[in-house]
Amino acid sequence: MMIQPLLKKILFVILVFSLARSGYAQNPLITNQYTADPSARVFGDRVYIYPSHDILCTEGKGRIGWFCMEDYHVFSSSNLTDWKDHGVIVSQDKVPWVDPAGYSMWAPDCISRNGKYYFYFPSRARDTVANGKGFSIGVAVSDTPIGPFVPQSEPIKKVQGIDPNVFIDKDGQAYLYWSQGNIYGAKLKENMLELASDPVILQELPSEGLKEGPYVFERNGKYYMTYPHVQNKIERLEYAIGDNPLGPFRKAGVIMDESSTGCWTNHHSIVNFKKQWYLFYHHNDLSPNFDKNRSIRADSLLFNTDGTIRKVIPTLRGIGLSSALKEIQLDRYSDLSRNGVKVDFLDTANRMMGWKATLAQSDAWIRYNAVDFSVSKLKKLHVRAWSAQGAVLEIRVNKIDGPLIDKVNIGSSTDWKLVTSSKASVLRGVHDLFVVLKSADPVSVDWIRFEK
Ligand code: FUB
Repeated sequence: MMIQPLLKKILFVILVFSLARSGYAQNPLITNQYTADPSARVFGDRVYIYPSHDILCTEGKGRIGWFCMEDYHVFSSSNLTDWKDHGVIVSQDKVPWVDPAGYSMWAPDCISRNGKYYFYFPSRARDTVANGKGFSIGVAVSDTPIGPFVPQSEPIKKVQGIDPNVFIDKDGQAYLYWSQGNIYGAKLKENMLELASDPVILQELPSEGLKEGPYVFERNGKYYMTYPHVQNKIERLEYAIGDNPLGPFRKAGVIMDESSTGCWTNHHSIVNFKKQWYLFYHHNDLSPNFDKNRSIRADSLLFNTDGTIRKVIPTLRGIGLSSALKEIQLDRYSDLSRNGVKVDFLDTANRMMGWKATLAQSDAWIRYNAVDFSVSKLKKLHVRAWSAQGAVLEIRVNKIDGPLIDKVNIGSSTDWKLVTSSKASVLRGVHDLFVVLKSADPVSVDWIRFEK
């Protein structure tokens, strides 16, 4: 008699744990433009991302083959799945001190203080600027997280470098960090626009290999200085821990290994949203052959009991629940059968159209975690698919041989088509989906979606 409540409790704990672990949105987060260097911030009940906006340099516009950025957008989400683009907030031709031929609006950051939002950004300065040639860091101020941001007419004095990051400690003291070969830190004045102390080089970080992109946060009284570092050939994300915002720090390990696709840079931020930590970072998903056109991603981040960070393995599934009512992109899978599944771009001439997954042998499967079926009586299943010879797909929940929620015949065709079944049967809740090929000939799937 006592077993049933206990079983319910265990099932509930398993559900909560798996939700906390499984992230929600799909990677990359933004697919209609290139985005990099994501600085994520929680303001109110939304997450805001302030990334760099990569474009392609062309003749007369920036340095061909190099980073090229002329403005910044901000994106926000309340559920980590649906990201809203709030448009351009700062552009190089609107900032008095920025060289308008620079195309160097590199990694920014944003922070809120006393009801104002301070957006920090680096760029190449005009020759006339007091800080001298090269990169300076400026601030633009707004009353809301999405702007309008008004840029200061001069960059911050005594700061030369890139990758600004701002941290406000519990006692209200704000700090600015940036990189220029080394990683620097200094106190900021209450006005958030001027340094309150001379910059210091943060020692004890790796002395060999490029390090940049500092990002500092505090957890349980410990200060985490996190940064991309070239230990081998390309950047990986590392961290050090200290008892004070300006150190000394003790090197503590690797947060994320080098990109398996060879993207030379990585750049990140770490936030806690609704009691879960997340790592925002970038790869070059939409531009596999040119790693200066990058795309932002996010995955869940976990701590060990001693406060060290567990290495984050990049996923395609990303974070956030996927609504069963929206297109579920199986190519952003959580897991695959060892053989018989391939993921390709839908159209290599327009990679922003996304990807397709091809199941090519009987019993090949794709797992896609954390689909939200909180809307009841979803009977229709739409599958955008293409099979030259025709195919049969089974959709199951929670295990490869878990409850069958539909079996769909994909008739043979010479192009993509939408196949609809009206006999789907699925219990309310959050489920991991398994899509299994039950015939011999290949089928490509763009997405699946449920409806009432
Ligand atoms: O986006 C340009 C530069 O690439 C950033 O400033 C660095 O952190 C690296 O991501």
